[in-house]
Parts: sequence; C-alpha cells; structure tokens
Amino acid sequence: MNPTPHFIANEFVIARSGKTFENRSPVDNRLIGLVSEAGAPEIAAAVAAARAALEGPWGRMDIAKRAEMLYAVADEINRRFDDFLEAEVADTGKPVSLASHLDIPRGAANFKIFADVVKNVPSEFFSMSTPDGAGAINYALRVPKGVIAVICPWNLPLLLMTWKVGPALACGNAVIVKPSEETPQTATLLGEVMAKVGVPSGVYNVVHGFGPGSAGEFLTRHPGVNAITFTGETGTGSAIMKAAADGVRPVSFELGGKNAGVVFADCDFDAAIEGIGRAVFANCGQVCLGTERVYVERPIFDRFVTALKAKAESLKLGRPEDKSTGMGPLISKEHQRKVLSYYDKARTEGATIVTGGGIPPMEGELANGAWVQPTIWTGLPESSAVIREEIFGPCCHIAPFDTEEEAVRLANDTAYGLATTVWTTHLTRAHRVAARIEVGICWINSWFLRDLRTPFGGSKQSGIGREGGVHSLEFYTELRNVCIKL
Ligand code: NAD
Ligand code: 6OD
Repeated sequence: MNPTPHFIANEFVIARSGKTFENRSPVDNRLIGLVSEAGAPEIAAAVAAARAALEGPWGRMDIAKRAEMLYAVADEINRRFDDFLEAEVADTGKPVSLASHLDIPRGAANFKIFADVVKNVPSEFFSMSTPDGAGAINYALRVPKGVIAVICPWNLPLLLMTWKVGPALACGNAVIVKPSEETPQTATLLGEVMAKVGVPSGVYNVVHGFGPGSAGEFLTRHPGVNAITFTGETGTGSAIMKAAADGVRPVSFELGGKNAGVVFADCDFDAAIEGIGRAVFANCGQVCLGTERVYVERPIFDRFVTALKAKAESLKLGRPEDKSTGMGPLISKEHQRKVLSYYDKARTEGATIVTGGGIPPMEGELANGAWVQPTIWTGLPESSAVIREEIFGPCCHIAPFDTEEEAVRLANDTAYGLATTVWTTHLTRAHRVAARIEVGICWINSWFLRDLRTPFGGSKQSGIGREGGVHSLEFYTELRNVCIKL
C-alpha cells in the first residue's frame, strides 16, 4: 500500500524516515490507507521550497496573472469534482449529499472570491505639504507576508483549508499546509491541481502528520515560517501561539465555540425548527458554528422540544453514498469516545434525555464505525459540563427563558464567542439582540448562510482576527508606505 505522500516543490514525496500512520474510515473503521508522516527534514524542505518560490517567478508575478491562475485552480477542482468528493467522503464519512453541496463547491469558490478581492482592492493615498512648498505624496503597497503555515482541522477539510490557502496565494504568499491527520487526502489531491494548472513549484506545499512532536509542531516552530493561520481547538491555538512567540510571528486563529441558538416565541416556528435542526445536527454536529445550547422562549418551549425531537429522530444514519442518509458518523473512534463521555456526563448530571444519548444500532460492518445518536437534553443547570464545554457532536441542551434580557445573558455566559443563531420576526428585537450577543457572527433567521466578502472569526476564546473579503488581506499582507518628496 503506497502511503499518501507529502507535496513539496511540486513533487509527491515520502518521508525519509519511512514513518507512516493509518487512515481509517469513520463509517466502518476499515483501513483506507497509510499516510507518510513528515519529520523535521520534510518541513525544512517545504520551507526551503516556499522561500525559493517567493524569490522566483511567483514573487514577480503580477496580480492579474496570479488571479488568473487561481481561477484555473477553481476550474480544475470543479473539473475533478468527483475525485475531490470521493476523497473527502472517504476521509470524513460525511454524506455525499452534504459534501457535494458544501465542501467541494466551497473548496473551488474560495479561490475565485479572493482572486476577485485582491484584484479590486484599492490602496491608500495621501498628499501632504512640506515647508519648501513642493509637497510629498504617500501611497501604501500591499506586500505578501512570505511563507504561511496553514494548520487545518478535520471537520470541513477542503473548505477550511482553501479558505486560507485562497487568500494567502491571492496575496502572493507561499503556503505550507498541514492537514489534520484524520483527513489527509483532499489537500494532497489539490497538489495535483496546482501542478496541472502551472502554479510554480514551492507555492503550495503539503506536509502530513500530527501536532505535538510531529509535523504540526515542527512547522509552527520553524523560523522560516513568517505567519501561522490555524483553525482548530482553542487549546491547540494556545500551544501554537506559544510557538509563534519565538520570532514574534503573527497568528490568525479560528477556534472552538459553544454557540447559542435563541428562539423567540414570535419566530416562524417551522423555519426555526429547520434552522436549529441544521445548526445542531449538520455534519454530525461537527461544525464550529453549530449550536449546542438552545434557549427557547417559554410559551413555545414544549412545542419546540417536541418538534426538534421529531427532527432528530427523522435523521437516517447510513452510508455516505446512500441518498437517504441524513447524518454520517463522527470523524473517529477517538472522537466518538469523547462525545459519548459527554452523553454519560449529561446522564450523571441528571439531564432529561429527550432523544438519543448513546450509540445507534448499526448493521454489519457499520457497527464498527464512529456512530452516535443525535441527542437532545433538557433540565440541566447552566453550570453543567455539557452546557459549558464544546462537545462537537450532534447534540444540544434546550432551556426555556422568559425575557429578552435573560436570553442575551444566557447566550453570553460562555468563554467562547464564535456564532449565534437568533429566530424572531420582531425586526427591532433582532437588531437589538444582534448588537448585544458577544460573537463574531450573528445569524438572524438563518444559520451558516455565507457571503465570503464578510468578516468571519470569533470573539473571546473563539479566535483572533477576522478573515473573509478584504479582512483576509489584513493577515496575508503587510502595508508598506511609500513616501515621495516632490
Ligand atoms: P485540533 O486543534 O485538535 O487540530 C487542528 C490541527 O492542529 C490538526 O491539523 C492538528 O494536527 C494540529 N495540531 C494539534 N496540535 C498541534 C500543535 N501543538 N502544533 C501544531 N499543530 C497542532 O482541532 P480538530 O479536532 O482537528 O478540529 C475540531 C476543533 O476545531 C473544534 O474545537 C472546532 O470548534 C474547531 N474549529 C473551529 C473553526 C472556526 O472557524 N472557528 C472551524 C472548524 C473547526
Ligand atoms: O464558511 C467559512 O468560511 C468557514 N470558515 C466555516 C467554518 C466552519 C467551521 O466548522
């Protein structure tokens, strides 16, 4: 079995050490393949390739040509749509219906949007007077930061990786991607695309491995890396920030969340059930923007719990390629153990289990997979672990509230601040609540509705910085002021 290789300087390579790790399907725990694990020599080679790219034709390429190349990358992803879909679904076990509508199209779109942004962004200009009367002019150039380390999670592998690689390349940087050890394939496949459309050697590199003591740590500690962009757990962000402190390198972080959904009695009830249902169960609950705490205004509380229960119980668990599958497995047996530990905690803490709470009965080989039941609890105090800690599974706790003030207080009572979804038909209240909930993204009467030009990121422990549209330029470029004395 040939291991999944690294992509360095436009070549697929295996680690010199010969070290590999297993890639197993979350659907049935079958061995999909081995993955080559990068050591310090591969990281050094990737950094050297990226630096060489910046000094070569890539560093001299004008914006129009770069943008054209990124359009070609997007077109080639779309041409090889089925290959990307197959790879993503094999690694994650997510339903084909989801990956074909979300992960792969966004993987392509992330290149086009940032090509457009970079082509169209204006620069600053100031004219000033000087004592001799001749004056001076100032203008700001946007220059790439250099070599960017892109460290990615497993929940939306291609989408979240290209969300960072797209703007980084559009701005003229070179990247070294470290995909999650759970999902190595689509980042590797993207190497084929880059080479095919003529992206110069060393501009896009991929190294596989784990975090501490492996590729992730070697990469973030390498002094040849100029900036680090990371999506993943808050605790990992903290470790990466320590590594970035050496050399005082900038970081952009999209981290964990414990997002609240707030449902007012005046909502469009069916739309709220549909929206909160997606926010809780989509991608088996493994979406950073997902909702694990739902607060519902008391007059509709019982009806809401009954309807969301019915929604959860209507989800069919099954093979990704089965069109009727509504929910896939968790990413791994390890993550299954973590989510089940919270299912146990909820029970011990005295929750009312509205539905789910365990492992579903799965037939044949599927019984070996990382399945959990979609789960709803009520009746827990706000201090309980399942309300305070990010679980990252298909589950939520639902609690009633009586006033708008109380709803806002409950939503904000968390160390995180990524996203919220609010359901109301009261226009003024919608604006009022949106302004008061401490998050980076507040959806009103929707969830995960994305305009890629808007700022995306988290408040509090959910992140540092904003990406999206022109905001990505803040991280992936530096402004250089040029002052000309006339
Ligand atoms: P994780 O933090 O465990 O791993 C993410 C990546 O970091 C992986 O590639 C991993 O190998 C690497 N890594 C781990 N330790 C490292 C270290 N010390 N140095 C360098 N690299 C290291 O996260 P995960 O389990 O892959 O993803 C789930 C988490 O990601 C959840 O907390 C979720 O909320 C968060 N997430 C956030 C967003 C967002 O936009 N805010 C999006 C998706 C996921
Ligand atoms: O839509 C995006 O751009 C984005 N970064 C989504 C993140 C989802 C988290 O799981």
